[in-house]
Amino acid sequence: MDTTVTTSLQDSVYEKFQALFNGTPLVVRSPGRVNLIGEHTDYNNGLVLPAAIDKNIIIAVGKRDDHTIQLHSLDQDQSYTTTLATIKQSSLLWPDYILGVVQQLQQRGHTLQGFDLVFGGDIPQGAGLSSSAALECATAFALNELFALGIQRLDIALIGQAAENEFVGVKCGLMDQFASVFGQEQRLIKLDCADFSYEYIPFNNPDLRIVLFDTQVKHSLASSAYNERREQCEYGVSLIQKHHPEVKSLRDATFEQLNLYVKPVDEVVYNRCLYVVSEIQRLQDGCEDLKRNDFTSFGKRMFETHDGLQHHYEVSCDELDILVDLVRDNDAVLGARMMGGGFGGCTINLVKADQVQEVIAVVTHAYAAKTGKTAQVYVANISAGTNVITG
Ligand code: GAF
Repeated sequence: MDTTVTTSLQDSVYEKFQALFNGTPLVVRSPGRVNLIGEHTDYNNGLVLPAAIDKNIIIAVGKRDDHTIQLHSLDQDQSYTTTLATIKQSSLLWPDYILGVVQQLQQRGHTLQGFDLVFGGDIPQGAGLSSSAALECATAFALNELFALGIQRLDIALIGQAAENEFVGVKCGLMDQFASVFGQEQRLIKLDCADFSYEYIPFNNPDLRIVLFDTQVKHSLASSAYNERREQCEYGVSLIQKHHPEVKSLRDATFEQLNLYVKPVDEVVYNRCLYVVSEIQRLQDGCEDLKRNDFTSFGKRMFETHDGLQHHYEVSCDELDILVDLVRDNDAVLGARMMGGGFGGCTINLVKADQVQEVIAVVTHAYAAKTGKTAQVYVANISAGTNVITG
């Protein structure tokens, strides 16, 4: 038994597979993620500091003798059938995360057979905890095992990202898929997205908890604005490149270059780039804080990240700003900020362990009073990455 997965979820997925299909399935889990600092830096060749959490997608999958693909979502109670040769986007959306992976595997020359697949999860959807990346990675990992494709973990993550970029249409970076696949218990992953080198940073202070407040909103412009931010960053780089061809991404850019070559041309693009270059530096400084166990300093940087995302990158929203403002003067909260792509989802909060319940009570009460909405709360534990549960 895998202790990071609730038995009931695992059992439900398994039992549904047995009810719908024949045989004993391979069962795989892949987790959601948090990100401590380093937001919107991954697609700028920057650094990120995510960790896998104890919320998962579980997949049960079995081979077929033909080329049919039969999928079932436990949470949506929906089924979808296609074949290896006729994969296309579905109006249901959830099949795309699986089919995008199948397409990527085929494009990379892997030979597949048909398969039956049931999945379910306890990663809240639309909360910015990467349920889609977890589904992509669980699919890639499971099919790799099922058909003995010999794919390494980094390529599992890259296949998940490519599925999201090319099939789902969100031009995300690699952070979410990498965290899902490479997570380890009680460790953050410092990932350098320029070359995919990484190191684990212990994160096991018993006096602190990671608390997520879920706004319960997901504003509709999230994916279009995400792709637009990416284009703005690329435009900023192109302005610098006219003078410094060696600058390949914002990772290479300096504040001086932004001032000289971007600011006079486009103030908005300058603000986007300023945030990214500052955030990459902030992450490096934050990792130094962690090495010294200086969580107070680290927490202050989290607030600074939020300010940059709110005012310069402009991917926050009223609900996220309210949740962060509610804890700014609370001594039990060392740091807080919006997390993930933005326009809804969760804030991540570093909270003193012995005051978690008080903080939750105060914040949820005040959030309801200000917005009329009920925030969901998750206390996240840092967990292991993708693995086989049974089979
Ligand atoms: C989303 C994306 F999927 C990630 O790649 C990352 O860019 C993140 O937004 C922002 O840091 O989760």
